[in-house]
Amino acid sequence: MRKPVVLITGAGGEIGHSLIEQLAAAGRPSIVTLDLNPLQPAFARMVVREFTGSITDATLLDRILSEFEIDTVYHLAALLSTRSEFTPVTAHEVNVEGTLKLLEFSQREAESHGRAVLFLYPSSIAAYGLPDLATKQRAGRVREDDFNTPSTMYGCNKLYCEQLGRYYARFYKQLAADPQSGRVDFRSVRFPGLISAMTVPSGGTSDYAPEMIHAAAQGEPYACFVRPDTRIPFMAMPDGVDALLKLASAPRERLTRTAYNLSAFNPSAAEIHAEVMRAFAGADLTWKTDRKRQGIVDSWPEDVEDLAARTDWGFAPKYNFEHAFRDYLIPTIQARYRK
Ligand code: AKB
Repeated sequence: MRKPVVLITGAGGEIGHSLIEQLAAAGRPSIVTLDLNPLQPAFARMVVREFTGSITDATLLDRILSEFEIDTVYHLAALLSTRSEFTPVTAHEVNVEGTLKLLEFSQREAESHGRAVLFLYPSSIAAYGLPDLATKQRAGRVREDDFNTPSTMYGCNKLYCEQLGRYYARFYKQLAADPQSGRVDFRSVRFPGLISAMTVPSGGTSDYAPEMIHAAAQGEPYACFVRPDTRIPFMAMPDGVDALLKLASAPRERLTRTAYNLSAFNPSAAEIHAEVMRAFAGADLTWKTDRKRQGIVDSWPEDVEDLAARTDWGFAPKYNFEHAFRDYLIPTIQARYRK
């Protein structure tokens, strides 16, 4: 007999770690992970089985399918926006072809055990592309269907995969004698920049915020690569993971969309800098704008409209800007580096 499990891809990344912890703490069903690298021992202990390899490896996916009955997929594996600009073809392979393989894998899995497979997909504010700063400032809180013209490979990948997921959920093989859509219950959130106290992200363009905090906490110098007036939405990691879990448990009939904006706080880089300096007086934080990465951040909205997420499934982040820094980020990071 195959065992019912939750599959997490990209489990060794920063969302993956928090998700494993929260699922394990809630006594949720057994977790199986797939990542390019072995999990850290503390996380490996919380899962029933760890597969090391690529989401693009069809043989490996078949092996997982043959051993486990997957009820839910959290598909977190991706190359982020900065890294994707250096290797756009690899980004497409991982972000798009990998996602397509996972969707098809979930479809087959659902057909085999006769229940829909829940498929949670983190998309991103990178799915937006505002043409210039004046438009960004005028636009304010951007709605899901506006400005869907991303300028990065990663943003294009995310936007397209949201559409692929919607296709599997609603239209899969619509001309077949026995259409099979709805077997993949695809649900997606557009995350803002996520800030975790436990991990420093790599390869993203919103990384300046977490990098500033972690560098200051370790007493290392840091030159912020965007202008002080740069503003995009951010969210504390615990709220990001809560959102994924809450969306996963929402009744399907309540959902009016397959991709939802999420918003928590949207400080300027200068405001983040001030908050970090307040906590780590004397920190060596300076400014050195990288014109090209600045261009990417300037194309992302300064805020997003998340009314649909709040109305349909009760999204309600716990942390605003001050609360996130003073009650979560700073104390947890201080404790972490003190060890
Ligand atoms: C990135 O910077 O690429 C990500 C994102 C905003 O999706 N953090």
